[in-house]
Amino acid sequence: VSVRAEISYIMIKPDGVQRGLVGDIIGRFERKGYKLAALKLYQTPKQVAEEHYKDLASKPFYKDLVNYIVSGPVVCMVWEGKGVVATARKMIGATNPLASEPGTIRGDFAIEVGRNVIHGSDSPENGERETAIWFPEGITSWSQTMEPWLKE
Ligand code: DGI
Repeated sequence: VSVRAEISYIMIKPDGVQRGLVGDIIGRFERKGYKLAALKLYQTPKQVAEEHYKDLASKPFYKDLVNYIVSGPVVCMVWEGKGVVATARKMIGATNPLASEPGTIRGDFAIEVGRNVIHGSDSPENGERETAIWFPEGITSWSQTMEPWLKE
């Protein structure tokens, strides 16, 4: 049986779209070698943002967080490959951009936790859960011709 590779739900938040960071961010994941499995520009309905962040519902910043996510279009993506969840978190950097290392997406592009440009799943289980929330239509399975140059 073939088991699908690990997936991470990655989302460029409304500030990243408005600031023209989409191409740079997608390019980082492409150049790393991960495989794009789904992609769309999307105006998020409030109930989708609430479902995505439901574990944070009791936090004082929850309402502002949901309002931020629905404040403009986001770019929804699923990236696939070995270790993609943990590696994407490293590429994204710490939640608070003041603590994110230079070279990470938040370290390079953000200052405040409430405008931190990008989301990445924090576990493979959440990668699956979040993909189901944002891509109920399903994701795309395809074979990458450069795979022999990425995997031994
Ligand atoms: O997985 P992360 O996005 O790095 O972080 P998380 O799952 O702990 O929190 C989700 C988002 O909630 C985060 O990207 C920004 C926001 N957030 C987290 N902690 C705070 C916060 N927003 C504010 N204003 N204050 C916080 O302490």
